[in-house]
Parts: sequence; structure tokens; C-alpha cells
Amino acid sequence: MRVDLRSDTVTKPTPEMRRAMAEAEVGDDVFGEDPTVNRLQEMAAEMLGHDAALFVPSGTMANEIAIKVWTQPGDAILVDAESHILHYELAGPAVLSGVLVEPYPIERGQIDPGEIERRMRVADDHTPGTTLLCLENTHNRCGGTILPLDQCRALCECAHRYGLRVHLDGARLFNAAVALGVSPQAWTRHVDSAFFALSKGLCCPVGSVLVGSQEFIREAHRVRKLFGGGMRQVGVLAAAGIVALQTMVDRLVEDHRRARRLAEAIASLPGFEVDLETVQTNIVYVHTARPAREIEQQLAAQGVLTIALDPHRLRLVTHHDVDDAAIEYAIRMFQQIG
Ligand code: TLP
Repeated sequence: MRVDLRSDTVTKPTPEMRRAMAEAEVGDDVFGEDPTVNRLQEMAAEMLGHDAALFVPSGTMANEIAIKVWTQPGDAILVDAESHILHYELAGPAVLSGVLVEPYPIERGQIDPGEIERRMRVADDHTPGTTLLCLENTHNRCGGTILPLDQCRALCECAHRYGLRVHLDGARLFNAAVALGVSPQAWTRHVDSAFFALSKGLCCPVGSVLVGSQEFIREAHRVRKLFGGGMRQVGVLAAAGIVALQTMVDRLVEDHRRARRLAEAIASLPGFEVDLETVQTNIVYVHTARPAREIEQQLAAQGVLTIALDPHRLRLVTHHDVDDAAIEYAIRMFQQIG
């Protein structure tokens, strides 16, 4: 058996998506003339409660476009110390936007607005001005944790009080929404820009959607071209995104249920520890007594694929293409190698 728990990015498009892709009406999207892309963007803007949206090739590009639009070279931006932007985007903010990235602490997905306030810089002859606060929900490196709604509101209020913009990395925003049984707007109504990924738990082959005001999206469209992300008859991809928003959101609860089952079973085994409180959606971090790389290899030999992210930390992500039988098999393999 092969059970791929490395990431929800490994999901394949469903048969319904493939049909929609084959039949998609298309046009030149750089001219704004692809009807399928336009429809996806309208749906996304409405679901997230913003005026406009832009289909982009990846989540990384969505974050980097937002940073570019909201800043000037020499500005400072605040990102949490475990964020995707800081860890996995190749210093994009420095390279692409020329900004100083200033990390603030996050603890098991929790952020203290006081820490944001302490790091706020007002521009003068010596100091770069802070112009952007970035948030992440769900939080990848904290274990798929959900940004508490009251914390989101408090953080945005604090940032706005100082004239900062707020961008939300919502790669897995729908996981958070489904887990709490609320609309994604519960978070996005407070922020100036946000994106969600289609290519993770929602199973699309490619794509993310960035939302914001008309003015923000107009500028984001220019920056997308600058970054080489202007695609042409891309309705063939957007068509899968429409199917995803219609059919793949509610089923994310299944991924969460399976992540919990996996987490509880592994937590009971010697040599492994799981902080069950952080298992709120589809990500499970396992702390390993032995080197994580060794466990990763032993599991892989049995067909269970995971990622050793840190020397003693293994990441497991549940998704559409991992069913109950696959989860039980993975648990048996943990028992066997333990
Ligand atoms: N995350 C990937 C890897 O890059 C780590 C994964 O397997 O989880 N924001 C967040 C919170 C993400 O988790 C990711 C992807 C991105 C942005 C970037 O999205 P893509 O891969 O579409 O550029």
C-alpha cells in the first residue's frame, strides 16, 4: 500500500474537475478575457467578501504579489517567526520587494498583539517604516492551527491603528472555516488582502486566488505580469477551481477527522509525541525520539510517505486521496517501526 502523507499538495484532480477542464470556455486572461477565470474570480471575491480577485499560479506568488503591492523598497514588514513567507519563499520579500522582514513570535498558533505593537517602526532618518502585517491561517508550521477569530480581529485593529495593511496567507483558509463551521469571511473581513490555495486540500492541479479591493487587484494584476505569472487561456485550470469551490470544501471535515485519528493513535505509541491541542485541521506534527529522518525512511520503505521537517519532527498531512484504510495502514506501520 502507498499512503502519501507528505502534503495535501499531492492531491490529484477529481474526474469531475477533469471533465470541466476539458470543456472549459477560454480566452486570453492577460486581457481579462477568459470567461472561466472571470467566473472563478467572481466566486472567490464573493466567498471572501472582497471586491475583486485574481487567479495566480501559486500561493507563493500570491504572497509575494501582495507584499510587492503593499510596500515600497526599504519598508519593514512583520511576519511570524514560523510563517511560510519566512521559511519557504526563498527570501522573496527581500529579493522581489526589497523589504526588511521582521519576525514576531508565535506560540502553538497563538499571537500576542502586544508583540506586534512592540515591533512597529515609525520611519525616521534611521528607521525603516513598518507598512505591512502578514498573518497565516491555518498555520502550517504550527501544526495546522486555526487563527482564533478574536485574535485576528485584535491583530488587524492594532495594525490598522498604526496605518499598516494586513495580508492573510490563507493557503488552507477553507480548512479553518470548515473546522469552526464559519464563513472564511470571519477572518477575511478584517484584512486588506488574502489568498487561498486551490491546489492543496481542494485538489486542483494548479492555482491560488488572491482577493482585495478593486484598486489592490488592479495593481496585483500588473505585478503578476512582472513576476511572470500572466497566463493566457488559463480557464482550463480555473475550471477545476470552480468545481473545487462547489464540491470540495465541505468534505475537508473528513481530512480533519482522519488527522485526529492518526494523531491520537501515534500519540499513544512509545518514542512518539504529538501535541494533540494543535491538531485542529489536517496537519499532524510528530515529535520523534529517534532522528526524524530515520523514521521517515523506515516508513517510506513500507509505502508511508511523510516529511522530516526538523531533526526530531515529522509532518503528516491528510487529504482527499488518503482514506480510512490508508490511515489505519499508516498507524500499523508506526506501531511496527516504533
Ligand atoms: N506549503 C507547502 C510547502 O511549501 C511547505 C506544503 O506542503 O505545505 N502558504 C502556506 C501556509 C503554505 O503551506 C504553502 C505551501 C504556501 C503558502 C505556498 O503555496 P504554493 O506551494 O502554491 O506556492
